[in-house]
Amino acid sequence: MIFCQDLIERHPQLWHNATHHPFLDACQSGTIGPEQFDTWLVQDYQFVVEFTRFLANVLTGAPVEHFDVLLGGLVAIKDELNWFREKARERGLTLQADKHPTGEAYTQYLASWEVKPYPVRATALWAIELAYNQGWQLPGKMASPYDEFADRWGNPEFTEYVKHLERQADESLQAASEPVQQQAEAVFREVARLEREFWQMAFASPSENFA
Ligand code: HMH
Repeated sequence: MIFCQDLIERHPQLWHNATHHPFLDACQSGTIGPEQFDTWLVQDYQFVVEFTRFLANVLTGAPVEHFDVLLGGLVAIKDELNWFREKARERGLTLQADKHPTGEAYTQYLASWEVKPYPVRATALWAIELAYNQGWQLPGKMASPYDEFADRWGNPEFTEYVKHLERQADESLQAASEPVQQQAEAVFREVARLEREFWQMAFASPSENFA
């Protein structure tokens, strides 16, 4: 028997590292470099494109009782993709950039999870959304213009959405076999590691070369 909260309790350091990063602290204080922030923005747009496909895939495996929450997520992500395009325009950025190897690795993992049992996918979805919900919230009120970004994933409605995702993942995990629960734990660990690396990629920019 495993619940989402158990996963966090079993891997406190991994989860801490996924949700606390100097990148986010620098957004909070307003000292983030524009290049660092722009790298994050362009790469995160690319991530969200692939994440949209993942979310649609999770829906295809879900029991009909879970549709409401997941369809709400898909509607919200439509708005999010347009918002990313708007922010990129404001900052004079092109979104057609190549994926950084870190982003490429993350999206390959996303694709590999699409063939896993539904409880594993539901757990991955919850962990990915919670990482941003907590990551953007934990530093406290952010400096402008980063407050708008923090609000997108830190707002109370998004927090509520993540709680619904947790309930659905928990429900599916309770009905899952032991090996499937173990797969869910392994995927949770991968999400935490990849989230950390994603922040690190943007923070290290532009000193790292893109492939
Ligand atoms: C890397 N993780 C990453 N980007 C995001 N936009 C989210 C999670 C939340 O959707």
